[in-house]
Amino acid sequence: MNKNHLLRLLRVSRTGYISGAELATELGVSRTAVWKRIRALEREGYGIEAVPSKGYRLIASPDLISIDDLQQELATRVIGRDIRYVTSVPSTNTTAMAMAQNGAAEGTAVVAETQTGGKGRLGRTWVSPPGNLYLSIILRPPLPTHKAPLITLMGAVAVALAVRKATGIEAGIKWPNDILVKDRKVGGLLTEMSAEPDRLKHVVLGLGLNVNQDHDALPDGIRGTATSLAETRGNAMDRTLVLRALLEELDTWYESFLRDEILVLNAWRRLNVTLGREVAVNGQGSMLRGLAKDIDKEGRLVVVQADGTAHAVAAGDVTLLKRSDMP
Ligand code: BT5
Repeated sequence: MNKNHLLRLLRVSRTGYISGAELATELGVSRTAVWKRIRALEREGYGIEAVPSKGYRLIASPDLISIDDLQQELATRVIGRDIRYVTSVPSTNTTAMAMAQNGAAEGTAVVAETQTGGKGRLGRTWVSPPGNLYLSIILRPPLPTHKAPLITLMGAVAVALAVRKATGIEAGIKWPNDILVKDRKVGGLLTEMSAEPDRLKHVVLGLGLNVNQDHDALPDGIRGTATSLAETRGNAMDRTLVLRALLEELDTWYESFLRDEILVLNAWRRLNVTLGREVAVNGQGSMLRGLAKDIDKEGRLVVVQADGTAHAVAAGDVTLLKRSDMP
């Protein structure tokens, strides 16, 4: 018996009851089998009221992402047509890289409720408590390897716009891979790839987005710099809706990106919170201070130092300086 089918029948009858006999007929199983399945749902956290003369009624759902609800309305061409959903995993990126290696289709998404070994860049950790979104997408862009950084920028554009559309929160992008709300980190992107000498084989675009986390679940060191959508809005959010918005924006922007990279670079310029600010860039063993002037067509950050020399930085960590941080 399909659990999602049973849940759908219970959901439809949310205002009333559905009898065990009706459920058994709809699902093509015995009433005892229905009862057993209802008990199993209760163990997963669903609240189901059973009234002998009336039947069953769904009164509470656990706060989990509903892939079934998501897929009913998902309007994408490539991204998220196939979704691997797991409650807990070491890292959705690691799972997606293995799936890509084994031939999973372009657009396949891996979604987890929590991660036990969430990864940031350069061996750092992405803290992954329940209540947020952890997502990795398999892409197979027909591009040379040096274009890979543009995929991170494309992902950041899609995420910032999805957050704006789904929640009204003015999310911005800090180069290269941070999603910020009022200068605090609400999300991060991690792009991993497998490449031949001159061409990309596959890319995994990973995204962590803080939605409903309990702020105390974050370690001390991060609490002061991180935020969540719920904290910003003052109320919890339906993660299934946010996830749908993310997949739809990613679908749109990936298509635009393959058509013309300039579209992504221009959108990035509109949504970023980096350009025009004094920054300190810690990258590849060097420290650079100056004005963040622009991004170039490879997605590198162009920083102009006080003496007028310009540097194009390919990778690094940016600190947005306040006036008081300036020498
Ligand atoms: C990132 O790295 O920002 C990339 C994060 C990507 C996470 C996603 S989740 C799904 C997929 N699967 C994975 O295993 N990873 C991807 P980086 O720029 O290196 O930033 C990491 C730093 O952000 C940490 O060192 C902390 O300071 C901070 N941080 C960690 N967890 C955070 C959180 N939940 N919210 C805000 N900041 C966090």
